[in-house]
Amino acid sequence: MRAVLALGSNLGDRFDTLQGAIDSLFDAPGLEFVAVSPVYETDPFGGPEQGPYLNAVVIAETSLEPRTLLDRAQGVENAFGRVRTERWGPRTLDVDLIALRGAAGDVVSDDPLLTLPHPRAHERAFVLVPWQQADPGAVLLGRPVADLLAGLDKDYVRLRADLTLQAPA
Ligand code: A4P
Ligand code: MG
Repeated sequence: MRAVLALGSNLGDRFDTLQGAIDSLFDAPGLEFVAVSPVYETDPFGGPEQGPYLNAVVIAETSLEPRTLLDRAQGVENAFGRVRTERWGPRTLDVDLIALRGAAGDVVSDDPLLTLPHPRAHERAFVLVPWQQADPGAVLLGRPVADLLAGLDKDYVRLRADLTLQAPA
């Protein structure tokens, strides 16, 4: 399966957190690194007043069950001091599972514990812009990500050309 993971941080040393998250995610069997996007500085979308985010997308091959992959993602969030207070509130690290794609297409699930594809990904330029950079042929439920992006405001998603994430150590 091909997994698309979105990373976001708007507290603490945001770039170090994103790089640390990538290193940790791949620090156990079952997940193989494929690609990482550039880093984008993005204005917060929804939620309370909060600082700007750094966002990026990582692509991986995985043999893990979807729930095991979510557990891995949440374990990494916790390792980086994620405290859950309010929904959409500021966070040191958010790791969302955007899509899981196998030979039969995208895994679809409406389980609230793991909804796939991520129910808000299609309307979020802070996810779709980096995803398309990491995988120019990206498709979400049969729709090219480039097409989804055509209808969205992208002005709040700014490339940080001075920051480059590395493949996991
Ligand atoms: N969950 C269900 N499906 C998934 C999935 N596909 N991936 C469940 C990850 N988690 C999923 O998530 C709440 C619960 O969602 C989890 O327990 C999991 O079982 P959370 O990470 O604890 O809380 P959250 O992230 O605050 O909530 P939510 O609804 O996931 O928020 P979003 O939609 O991820 O939005 N603006 C900018 N510019 N950049 C950002 O990165 N992020 C958010 C968070 C809001 N605004 C932002 C950004
Ligand atoms: Mg989340």
